[in-house]
Amino acid sequence: MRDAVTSLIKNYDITGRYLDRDAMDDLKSYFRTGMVRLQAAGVINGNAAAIVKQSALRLYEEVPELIRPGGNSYTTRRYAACLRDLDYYLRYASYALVAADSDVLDERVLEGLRETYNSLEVPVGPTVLGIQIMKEIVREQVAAAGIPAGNLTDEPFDYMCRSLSERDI
Ligand SMILES: CCC1=C(C)/C(=C/C2=NC(=C\c3[nH]c(/C=C4\NC(=O)[C@H](C)[C@H]4CC)c(C)c3CCC(=O)O)/C(CCC(=O)O)=C2C)NC1=O
Repeated sequence: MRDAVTSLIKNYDITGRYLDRDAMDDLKSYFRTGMVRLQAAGVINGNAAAIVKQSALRLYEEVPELIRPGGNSYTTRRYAACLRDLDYYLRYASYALVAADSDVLDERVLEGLRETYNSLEVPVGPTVLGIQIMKEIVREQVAAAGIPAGNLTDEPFDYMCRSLSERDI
C-alpha cells in the first residue's frame, strides 16, 4: 500500500535517480494540500453514517427498481449489503484522500470486485451512480464546513468509478 511520497520514491529508486524538479513539484503539491486533505477526511469521518444513508436514499430515488421485487437491493439482506458496500467505498476513499494515492483502492477495493459483482449479478451502472452521488454529498459537506478542497475529494470516487466502468462488469 503506497501514498504519494512512497509511490514517487519507488519510481525514482527503480532508475536510481535523485529527485528532480518534477518530483519536487509533486511533493510540494502533496504537502501544500496536506492539511486540506486531512480536514476533508475529518468531515467524512465525522459524518460517514449520514453520508452513506443519504447516498442510498438518493440512489433508490433515482433507480427505484433496485428495491422492488427482482431488484438487486430487494430483501433486507441485500439492501444492507448495498449500504455496506457504499460504506466501504466511502471509507477507502477517505484513506486514498489522505494518502493522495489510489494504490489503496486498487489493492483493497477494486481487485477482484468485478468477479464478485458479476457472479452475484450486482449491477455496475447503479453502483457507479451511487459512488457519484456520494462524491457530490461529500463535496457539499466539505464545502459547507468551509474547507477549500476544490475537487480534491472527487479524485478517489472518480477513480473507483472509472475502474469499475472500464472493467466492463
Ligand atoms: C472492502 C472491499 C470490499 C468490497 C467493495 C466488497 C463488496 C462486496 N459486495 C458484495 C455483495 C453485494 N453488493 C451489493 C450492492 C449493491 N446492490 C445494489 O442494488 C446496488 C447497486 C449496490 C449498492 C450500491 C449487494 C446487494 C450485494 C449482495 C448480493 C447478493 O448476495 O445477492 C460482496 C459479496 C459478499 C457479501 O455479500 O459480503 C462483496 C465481496 N467486499 C469487500 O470486502
